[in-house]
Amino acid sequence: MRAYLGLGSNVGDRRAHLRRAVAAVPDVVAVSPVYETQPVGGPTDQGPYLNLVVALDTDRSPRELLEVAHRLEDEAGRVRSERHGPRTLDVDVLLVGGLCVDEPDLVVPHPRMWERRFVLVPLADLAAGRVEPAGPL
Ligand code: GSY
Repeated sequence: MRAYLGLGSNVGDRRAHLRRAVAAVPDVVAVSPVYETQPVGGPTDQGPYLNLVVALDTDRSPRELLEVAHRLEDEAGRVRSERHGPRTLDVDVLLVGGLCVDEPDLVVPHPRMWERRFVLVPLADLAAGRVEPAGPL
């Protein structure tokens, strides 16, 4: 099953956080270019992000991928304080095959991915023509 995770960092050595995280994601088959992007939401004085998307060929469930995402964030020393605040590492589960999940702590496809250029641009690098937007249309 093809799955996609979105990664972002805007604190500390952003490139090193992303490099370590990508190396630790299981079943990676492709990595997008890295994009420097302006923060969307949150405090206005936070620095720019580096963002990328990874593609996985995996049998892991969406929940198992969420656990992977949380483990990577913890390993990067992320402190969960302010909503949309600056962070060493953010890992979002974007798409997992054609699966749909709607649970309090996990929604797949990621509900805000369609409005986030910092997700759509690197995702298009990897998945142009494969992704069927299930957005508001
Ligand atoms: O949801 C991911 C964390 N995040 C980001 C991000 O990764 N990139 C940009 N540009 N803005 C963001 N705002 C949040 S929250």
